[in-house]
Formats: sequence, structure tokens, C-alpha cells
Amino acid sequence: MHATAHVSPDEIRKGFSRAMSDMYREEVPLYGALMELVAETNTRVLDTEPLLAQQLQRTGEIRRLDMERHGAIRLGTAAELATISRLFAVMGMQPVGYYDLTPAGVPVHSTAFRAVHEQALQTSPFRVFTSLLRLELIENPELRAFAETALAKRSIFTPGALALIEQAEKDGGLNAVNADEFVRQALETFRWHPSATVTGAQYRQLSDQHRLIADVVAFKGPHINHLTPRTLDIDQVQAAMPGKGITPKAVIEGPPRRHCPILLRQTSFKALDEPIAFTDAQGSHSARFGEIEQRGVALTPKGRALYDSLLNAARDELGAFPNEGNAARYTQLMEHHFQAFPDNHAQMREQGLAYYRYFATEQGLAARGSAGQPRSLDALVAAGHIDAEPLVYEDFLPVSAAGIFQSNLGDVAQSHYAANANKAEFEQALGRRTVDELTLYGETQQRSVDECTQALLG
Ligand code: OOG
Ligand code: NI
Repeated sequence: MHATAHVSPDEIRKGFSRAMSDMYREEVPLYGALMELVAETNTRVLDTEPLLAQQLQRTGEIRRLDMERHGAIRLGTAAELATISRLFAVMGMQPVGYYDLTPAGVPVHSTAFRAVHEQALQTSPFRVFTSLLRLELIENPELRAFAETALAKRSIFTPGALALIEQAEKDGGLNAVNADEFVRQALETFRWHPSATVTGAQYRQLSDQHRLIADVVAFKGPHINHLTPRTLDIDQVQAAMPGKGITPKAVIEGPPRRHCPILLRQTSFKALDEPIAFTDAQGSHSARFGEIEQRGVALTPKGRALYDSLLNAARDELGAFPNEGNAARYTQLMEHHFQAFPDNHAQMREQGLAYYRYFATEQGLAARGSAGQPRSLDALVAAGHIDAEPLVYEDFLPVSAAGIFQSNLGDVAQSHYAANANKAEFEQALGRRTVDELTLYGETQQRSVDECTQALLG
């Protein structure tokens, strides 16, 4: 290999994801316990559900399952967001989707940085839910000015990281030595700092305005606040958590339990208060938490509209935010309303509710060129010449994210903001457009159709 050959961005992301997981496991021992629980559960599920194991084998997901995780950070300024976008680009991650969290009383809007091609996702599916604080939503002008000044003073990237980002942009990549150094330098941005940049009184003022504002403004950098492994059965993990000394939130976010999982189900647990040295006193802050997720098939616009309407109907009928007191009723209402969502892949596919990946079968390949070979996709699927496998959802859900934020910020003294989506402003801060996730799913599905056509009819 040539000495200056570039490491693929996918390999850099894979290395970074591993380094981040190691750092977080060291910082938050409960994360290690959760990882073990998820690994045990996944092994058991694969042993007892051969059809699921076969499906994950077919799509390749079985090989990425162990390394599959997402994290989350919260940034303070447009400049921070623009630079993190460049940092993630070195690892082949692009900002996908736009999420407005203001309806849930959280003063941020967000995107998810992730790989966008199925092959790149296969190498490393690592994603980071990235939020930008909306300082304009701080009502008190003095506090807003204080927050702006505090954020203007900090620099969340090491000089080494900034230099390597520039080098990667200039040269179109990084060699092996620089890629390793990049991972080390980039990791520093996500590290936890047990000391704050403000006084105890200033922290309280920020926190009284909103816990999230204190979490962003009072610290040197955007510490990673959770790292979430992917489980194949979230109900099993949720039930086993108390036995490991972990108390999960009352309800699992997302769709109800189904035979054929759709989108994303998530549950989280509150992290402990951690000691913080303010500039003038000792105190504490709770920011870091644990979360698990189960991923299902990605939905088309039609499927997503049905999901949103059923979720809204269940929540309207509940008449309150889901909590410990109404959790059982919420589950019941969700199961009831979601009866209107077909729970088998053949129907979901035929009704155009979900995305699929198509694979030519042995039988199909053997019949290639024969007289009776069907020509249309549906006929080839019906004849067993092509398998349709669910295309996994790679993104997040705004209502679920709001539930995760809220359970970890504490429900006390929640602020209320008018729904306030402003994608244009977010993209202005980001310095580029966000990628539309539905386009990505459509493209992956189409590529798989093209491959089948090539293999069977080409
Ligand atoms: C992000 C919360 C959202 C998810 O998985 O939906 C999230 C945060 O608390 O910063 O991580
Ligand atoms: Ni999360």
C-alpha cells in the first residue's frame, strides 16, 4: 500500500465508535452493565428465533449488531454545529433529518449524523443525535446575554482536531497515522468534565431557566450524554433491568410490541447526580443517562403518516403525557389503536407502508433465462425467486426523543414553548442542507431492486 493512502471514512467511524464506547464504559460503569444485558438478550433471541436470525443474516445486520449504537450531544452555538458537521464528515457521517423539540418544551432543534449508504452502514452504523440550543428562547435578556458570553469563550475542539479536519478536507482524506490521531483528538470534544466554567449561583440561574440550558452553557464541552446499544427485544431488556439495579422510565417510546417491528422503540434510565466543581464551590449535575433501542422496518411516507396518526390518537385519548401512573393504560391504548397497522411484512409491502431490500434467491438464480421465469418484481417475489427483507430504520422519532429528553431532564418546571420548527435557520447554522431520510431509504430499496434485475434478468 502507498504510504499516503487514505483510510476509508467508514473505517475511521468504526474506530471512533469503538473508542467512544470504551471511554464511556470507563466513565459510566452502568453502561457496561447494560451492554452485557443487551448482548445476553440478543444471543438468547437469536437462539430462539431462527427466522429473525435468518433475516438478519440475509441483510448483514447480524454482523453489525454488536457494534451498533447511537450517542447524543447538545451544542451551544452555530459555529460549534458547523464545525462538528465537518468533524463528522471526516468519518463519513452526514446530517440526516431535522427534529424540532420545542413542542415538548425542550429549547433545541436537532439532526442525526450518520452514514447514508447501506454498505457504509454495514461497516459501522454509528450515529449521533446532535442538538443545537436555541438561545433565542431564553426569555430573561440578562441570562441570555450571559449564556452567549459563556459560550463565545469556550472552544470545544482541540487544535489537533481542527488541523486534521482541515487536512482531511484539503487532501480528501487521512492516512492511517493521521486517522488514529484524529480519533484521539476528536474524542476529546465528547469527554466529560467534572469541573464547570461558571459559579454555583450562575449554574442555578441557568438551570432554573431550563436544565438543558445549564447542561450546555455551564460546561467546557458537549459531553456525550448517552450511548445506546441495539437490542433485538426491548421488552425483555426492560423487564431485566431492575434485576441489574437499573430503573427504566415508565413507558417504552415508539410503537407497541409487534411481530414485525416498525421504526424504533426506546427506553432510558436516569443517570446519577455527578459531583461538579463550580468555579467557586462544589455541587452536582445530572446529565448522563442510559438508553436501549430496538429497530424495526423503515416506513414510507404513507406508513409514517399512519404511524403518526395512530400515535396521536392514542395520546389524545390518554389525555396526558405518559407517566408511571398511566403507563398501563397507555400501553393498552397503543395496542388498541395500532391494530389498524398491518402486522405482517407481506401486507406492509403490498400496501406500500414500509421499505424493503430485495435479494435474488438460489431458486431465482437457477431459473435465470428460463422460459417460465416471471418478469415483474411482485411475481418474482411470489415465485420465491426474490426475497424481500425489511429495510432497517436508521433514524430517530421526534415524539420519542422528546420523551427521552424529558425523562432525563426531570419533569419539574418544564418550560412551554410554542411549536417553533425552523429548519432554514438550523441549516444556516449547520452550513449545509440536511439530508432527507426518506430519499435515502428509497435509494437503498431501488439499488436492491436493480441488483436483482441484473442478477436474474440482466
Ligand atoms: C437526546 C435525546 C434524544 C433519542 O434516542 O431519541 C435521543 C438528548 O437527550 O440529548 O437520544
Ligand atoms: Ni438516544
